[in-house]
Parts: sequence; structure tokens; C-alpha cells
Amino acid sequence: MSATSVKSAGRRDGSSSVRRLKPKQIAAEVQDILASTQVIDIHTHLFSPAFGKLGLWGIDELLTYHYLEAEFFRSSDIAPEEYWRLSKTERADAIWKALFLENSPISESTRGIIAVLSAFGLPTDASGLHEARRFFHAQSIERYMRRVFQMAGVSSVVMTNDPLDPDERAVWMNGGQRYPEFHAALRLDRILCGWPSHWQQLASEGYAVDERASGKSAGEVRRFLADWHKRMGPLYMAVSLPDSFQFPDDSITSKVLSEAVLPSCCEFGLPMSLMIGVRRQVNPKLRLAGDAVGKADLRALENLCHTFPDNRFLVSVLSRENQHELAVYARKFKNLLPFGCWWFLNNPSIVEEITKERIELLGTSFIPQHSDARVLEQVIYKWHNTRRTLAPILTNAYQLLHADGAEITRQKIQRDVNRLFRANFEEWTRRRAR
Ligand code: RAT
Ligand code: ZN
Repeated sequence: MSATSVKSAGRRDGSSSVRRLKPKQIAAEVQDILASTQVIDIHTHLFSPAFGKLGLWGIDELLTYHYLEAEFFRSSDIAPEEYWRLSKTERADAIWKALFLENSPISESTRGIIAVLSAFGLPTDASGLHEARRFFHAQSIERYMRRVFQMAGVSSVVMTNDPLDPDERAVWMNGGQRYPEFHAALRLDRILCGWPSHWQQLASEGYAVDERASGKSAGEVRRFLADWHKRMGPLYMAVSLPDSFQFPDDSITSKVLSEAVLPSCCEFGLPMSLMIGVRRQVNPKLRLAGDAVGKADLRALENLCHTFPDNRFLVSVLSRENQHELAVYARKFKNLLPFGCWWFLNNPSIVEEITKERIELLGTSFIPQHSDARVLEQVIYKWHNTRRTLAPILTNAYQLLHADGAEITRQKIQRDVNRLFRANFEEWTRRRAR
């Protein structure tokens, strides 16, 4: 499968054949089905064209992705302070020189740049970025966005929408966005993890909340969420939590989560997405690239699933050490749906390990991946890599099943891939996404 080999939509149901497959035929069928099944990318940081400059695309944005910046500081003499003084194009030039000309781009993030350039027929070893810049500047976003999604085999993506972000807010207050390829997700980090520095923003907007989130605050946060639910029409509410997250405890996070956010999720029939395990700003000089990972205590998750059986939780954990526990908890709690291999886990060796573990413990009742893309074209390489990693894993699963005596058909494989790429999410959000 090349990075541009994703086939167009239209064979989602695989209605063509009920032919029993021989073991040797399984690999080709799996590859074909993975290539032709459109994915719903359930967590990204992309924005629809309605958000203007918030939507990132093109070579300079791709090269200055924080995953690459972290690698850049290891291979360059330029110190962070100096780097941040450079313009965006100067930063991209510096990264191209350090990671692509002076070194081989063999890391996952750098290889992704090569895959994107190559998907558009652009030079992958040029001494400068002129040709690439010319190509990306010539694109007009609406048509280009659809072309990129088509190349990536993605039918729609879920954004990350922060109601307290002033730039985003302006768009939502002026009617929001109407691109069917983009869904909203109501992201609540500032409210759940940054209450001391954000409660006043809610207060200034007319919600009667206080510093301790006491008294009327929970009810008022619910009123705030109801207003934003109406404005955004989100598919889920979401928060990214530190490795130190505990539930229950006497923190404002626990209080607002249990008294406001989870009841509101129930009221609106929305799942709650929890991404657990980030250690924010271990090295603040690196800015967005300065976060790290820590092993979390997943008893907090057990307590949540147990205490709120009517809530549905979509959960991703950042530490490799937490993956097995997450899959085991999913066996215990039907209201828990594991998803994705994010950030430092999104490397083929780790994705392979986690996905095999999930298949062995959960069958097809999980969501294998999301892209976490921040720059539009990243969906091309991230979804290509996901399909490439999944192909041998699924092939092996069906070959084992065949060896154990089952009949394998294209139809069954299609049904399963459909579930992994789309249907589990649609069921969880009770919405048929594009
Ligand atoms: O993967 C990332 O880009 C991180 O910086 C985080 O944004 C993470 O994905 C999150 O959503 O918290
Ligand atoms: Zn993210």
C-alpha cells in the first residue's frame, strides 16, 4: 500500500462476495478492505475552513509540528530561546536542515513528512523548501481539504473545541461551522483542570460560579455546558488528564466532573472522552513539545465507570504501562470504550503491541486509532501508517481463526473493519457520522 493508495468510498458493506477465503488469500483481502474502508478520525486538533487561520496546513506547519520540534532540539545547536525568536519559515528551514539534510528522517514523525511530500509528488531530498512552499501556497483550502481527506481515506474528523478559547469562540458565536466533514467535541481542560485561573471567565459571561466551585457553581456549569451543547452540537465532551488524576478525591476536578460534566453528558446523551497520563510542561522551554508521560492509577477510571454506569466513557491512556489494565477494565465495564494510541505511543512497534493486546482481550470492541493531527496533511501519513500496521495484525488474527476451524469471508472481515473504523464510534455517540 503506498501513501496514496486509499481507494475511494463505496465498498463499506463489502456486499460483493461471500466466498470462503483460503489462508493465503486472507492478507490481500484484509489489505483491500483496510484501503477501501473510510475512517472516522475521532480525535484531531484540525479545524474546518470556517475557523480561518486556526486551521493549519502546508509545509511550514508540518515541519514545525511539536513532535518534530522535540526531535529538532536533540539534533541542533540552536537553543529553544533562539528557536522561538525565529519566524515560522525560519523554524521550518532549520528543522528541514537538521532532521532531513544532516540526518536521515527515520523517526516516525520525520518519516511522515517524507510520506506527505511524496504523496504530492514533491521532492523529498531538496536542499530547500521553495518547491514545496510554492505547491502548498497554490492550494485553495476547501477543495484541497477534500482532496487530502480522500487521499487519507478519511470521511470525517472530530475537532477539539475549547469554548473558552477567544479565537474559536468568535466563530461559534457567529453561527459556528457547517462543514459536514468536521464534527465538534466540547473540550473542557480549562474548566476541569484549570478552574482557579478560568472560573472568572465563566463568571464574567454571567454564570454564577465561584472560586471553590461551591454553592450554585455546579448548576451554573451545567447551564454553561447546555449553552455550548446547543451552539456546537458536539459528538462528545472531552478532557486530557495528568498521570496524577484520582477519582474520587476532594479536588475541584472531581467535583466539577461528577456534579456538572457527567450529569450533563447524561442529559445530552454524550460520551465523555478521557485522555489520561500527560505530565504537562516537564520542560517548559520546549513549549508544546515540553510535555511528557507518566503511568496513571487507573483505579480512578474503575471508580468512574462503576459510579456512573449511565455514562459512556471513551478512554485513551498515554503510558504504555497502562495499556493492559485499560483493556482489562474494558472487559469489566461495558460503558468503557478504549481508543487510539496517541502521541508517544503512535509508533508502529507500540501500536502493534497495543492493538494485538486489545484484539486478544476485546475482539473488535475498541477503536484502534485516531490521528491527533494538528496539521491537515498529517492525516495522509498517519492513516496510511495505521492501515499498514493493522494489515498484518488482522491477517494473523483471521489466519489463526481459520486454523482453529472457522470460515473466513470478505464479508466478515469487512464487518469487523467497519466496526473498528466507524461503527463503534457511531454507536457510542449514537450518531451516524459522515
Ligand atoms: O498529541 C498531541 O498533539 C498533544 O499535544 C495533546 O494535544 C493531546 O493530543 C491532547 O489532546 O491533549
Ligand atoms: Zn490531542
